Amino acid sequence: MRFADRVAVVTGASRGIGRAIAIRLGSEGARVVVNHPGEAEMAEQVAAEIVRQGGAAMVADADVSNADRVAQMFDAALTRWNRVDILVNNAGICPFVEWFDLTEDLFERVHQVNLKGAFLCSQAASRIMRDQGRGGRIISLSSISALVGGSFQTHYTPTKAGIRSLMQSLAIVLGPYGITCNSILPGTILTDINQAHYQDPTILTRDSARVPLGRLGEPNDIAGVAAFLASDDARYINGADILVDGGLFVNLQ
Ligand code: NAD
Ligand code: RM4
Repeated sequence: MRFADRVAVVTGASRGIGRAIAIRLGSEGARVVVNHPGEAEMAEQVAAEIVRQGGAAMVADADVSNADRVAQMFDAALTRWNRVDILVNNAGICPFVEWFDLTEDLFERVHQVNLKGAFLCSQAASRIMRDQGRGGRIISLSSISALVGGSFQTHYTPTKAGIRSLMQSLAIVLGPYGITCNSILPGTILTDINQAHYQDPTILTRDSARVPLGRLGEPNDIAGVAAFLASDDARYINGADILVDGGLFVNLQ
């Protein structure tokens, strides 16, 4: 029960990696704000699972790219539990698209959700954490895509590099308040975000074989790492990133 007295906000927690992180934090005692963008039914299921495992949860419908909705979400968390200790910036989108077909609108939308969303939530959460005076944890889902390119992800990889950089700068700004800021860089985790891409068994087999551990990841491969970064054991980790890719990145030769 590492998070028995903590309140955690997990963005994009209705599905995939965010869902796994929210349930993991809740199962260890956190009171969890399950954020979602209009996916109430799925978010309620996540909240119910947290409660089933002995935790507490509330759902918060908020598009993270919308400043007003983000402010309302943090107000609701304070109204309910009067504190915020952990923020996990997880919400993200990546519609796979050819470079020559990439539109300005899609480029902007991906930046708004992935990067601006992390900015808005980090600023809102850190103001609360600063005023509480008890420190805090900001953990952001960057990606192996912050380190390497992706041919169908030309709109997305810059946002993941940007999130990693945002955490590095915030580690400096927020360190004096005892608020640590770190990134997780997952490799390829099978979720809805890449489900269409991996419909093709040839691509699935090829990409799985590139991972020294022999498989693509699953959301729970990331959840434990997020819980570690949120825990007291990670108290001196600040401005760092943890690559969680089964060895994919080092498998170049
Ligand atoms: P997913 O599509 O399964 O889940 C994304 C979640 O974000 C969903 O709950 C969705 O509703 C939510 N979301 C989308 N737009 C939102 C918005 N505007 N406001 C609030 N929530 C929103 O994808 P996932 O694989 O679980 O991805 C989670 C994070 O992990 C993303 O930031 C992604 O970039 C990152 N990541 C994923 C992988 C991977 O291979 N799956 C690898 C590296 C990094
Ligand atoms: C990740 C990484 C994965 C991809 C997802 C969509 O950051 O690039 O390989 O499947 O994004």
